[in-house]
Amino acid sequence: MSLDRRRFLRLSSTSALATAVPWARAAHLMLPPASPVVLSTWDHGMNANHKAWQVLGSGGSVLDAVVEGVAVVENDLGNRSVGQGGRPDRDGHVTLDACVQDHDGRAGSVAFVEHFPNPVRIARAVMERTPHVMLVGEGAERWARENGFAERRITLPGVQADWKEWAVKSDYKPVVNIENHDTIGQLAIDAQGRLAGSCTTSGLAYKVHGRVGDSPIIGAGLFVDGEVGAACATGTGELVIRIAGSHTVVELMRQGVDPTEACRQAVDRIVRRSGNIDGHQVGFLALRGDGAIGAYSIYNGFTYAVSDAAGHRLLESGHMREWKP
Ligand code: SD4
Repeated sequence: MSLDRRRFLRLSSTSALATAVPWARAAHLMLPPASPVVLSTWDHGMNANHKAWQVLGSGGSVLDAVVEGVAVVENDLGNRSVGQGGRPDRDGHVTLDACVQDHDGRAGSVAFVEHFPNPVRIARAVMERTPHVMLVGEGAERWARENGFAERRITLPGVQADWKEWAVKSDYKPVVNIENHDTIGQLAIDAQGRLAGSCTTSGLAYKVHGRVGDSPIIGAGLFVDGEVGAACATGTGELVIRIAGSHTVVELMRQGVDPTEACRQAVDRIVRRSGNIDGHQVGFLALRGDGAIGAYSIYNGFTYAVSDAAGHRLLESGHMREWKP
């Protein structure tokens, strides 16, 4: 059967079903995009997208793309919110969280790990080499060492100096859009319609030792469902975890809500249900199975990088509130 005929048959069965049952507008009945689409949080998403695009262009899988894409940001020791250059917890430890999920819903995650440059690669290995989804702390570190990941112990004098200055008052409060680069979440779809996502962070600066945010939690910081689409989150992780944020966005898309509106509704749920959230930023990105994208945040200033057939560009999401520092 010719490709055109197959495409036609798929389209006709899609519309017939969608008329009969509204929820059948789900993306598993949609056509894949004509070219890949890659979406990442914040300004540093541009570097991650360039890398992911290059990986896809040289025959890598969509999973390779999202892992190696965000690894670029993990490797940037000048980045204060991702990787070992991140700000420490209140005890002076830089602890890292990361996860991946693929088109078929397989997932891997590590949380509360120190001394490894690329937690996202360890998360991928957990997915591919163990029957588990999530490893944390000392056990995750031991497993990583046993599985060939090299430890790297570094101390960045500037970061330590900031931490010592902070420790004088120990005043803990979140900062909206800190340096315009925060956790990196990356979502991608290839031209065959296969989805994957990744998320990696050093978490909130000066957090309690042992605190884990949304980023390594499947359904909170990241969720990928090959039948529908993918979503990721950035910002105050506690707010995202409480509403299973990324899962919420994907489930809204499953019901036929478009990607931007799905992100807006998830933000709205946080704002309505969280009490006083002054100064707490949360942003969501969404990528549907046909390549349509969406983004939304509580406050202005949430930037995200998009790469597709039209090129690479940085955009700012819609938002609910104005941040006036
Ligand atoms: C967390 N969402 O650990 C992450 C990090 C972040 O502002 O985005 N911090 O809660």
